Amino acid sequence: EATASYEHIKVSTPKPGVGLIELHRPKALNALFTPLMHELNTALKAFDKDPSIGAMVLTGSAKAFAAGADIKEMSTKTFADAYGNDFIESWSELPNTIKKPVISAVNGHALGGGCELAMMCDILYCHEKANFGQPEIKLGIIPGAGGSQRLTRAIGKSKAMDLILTGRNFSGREAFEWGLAAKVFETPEACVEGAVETAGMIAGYSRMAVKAGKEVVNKSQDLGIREGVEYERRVFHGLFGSEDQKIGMQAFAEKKKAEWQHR
Ligand code: CO8
Repeated sequence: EATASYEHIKVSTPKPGVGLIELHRPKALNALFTPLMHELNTALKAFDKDPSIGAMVLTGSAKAFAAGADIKEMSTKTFADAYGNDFIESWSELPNTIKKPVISAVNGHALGGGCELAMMCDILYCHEKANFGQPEIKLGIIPGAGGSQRLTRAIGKSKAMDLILTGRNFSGREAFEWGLAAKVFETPEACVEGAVETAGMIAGYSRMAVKAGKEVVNKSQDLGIREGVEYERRVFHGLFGSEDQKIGMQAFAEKKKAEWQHR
């Protein structure tokens, strides 16, 4: 376990079943350079494999979730560097390979790649004064880690186009009102606590049911309604082959607390 050797993140277990990852590169407002992204991927994968963990929270500091990809690291990159070395491919590990739910608790700046990282998480919570934005246009580029796709799905084409083409920022309160954030909080501390509490609640359910729930909701982003509902039904039917389904329904009938298998 590489926990002790992380330099740019902090990893902890604030309550049973919950893995907390805090981005910690305070001098650069958590700008997402390659060494930090490698540590983040390592920590996410370690929690994803750990049978004692049921859900994760990803946060930054009160000042910055992340102020974007590292502009200094990118400034001299050429097309050959970017294309030849698959620049930012490793960013896709969070949405593509992590099976347990990840909640982002966004306080302070969440700009560019920071906003995109927050949107890669399964549930987004934020402080009402969080500062979101896709300012890439001001740097002569566009979002490169899914921002144009995820923001548009979340808040609609017209608003997303307005934000991405102007580079204007938006607040945590707006993120909540537009449906990008599931919950909004009055203080940064309450935001992290709220995310940890929700992660704890999720971690208390059947791991298998939670995994299936995340899988089918994500499918809704790729499939039409008919195929999506068929996909859901196959997975739903499959859960009748799990022990947790028997455990959960028997516990209900006996008015007891379900003791899940947790595997
Ligand atoms: N990259 C590198 N360093 C940064 C970044 C960044 N994105 N953001 C802040 N820093 C550094 C500053 O350079 C400064 O360092 P130093 O003290 O050595 O000068 C330190 O962090 C503190 O920053 P400020 O002094 O600027 O702090 P302020 O409180 O005055 O301002 C802001 C805070 C408004 C957040 C300001 O720092 C800012 O505008 N930052 C840049 C925001 C931005 O444009 N982000 C988008 C980056 S582009 C991007 O993310 C593309 C994503 C593409 C896909 C992913 C590819 C990897």
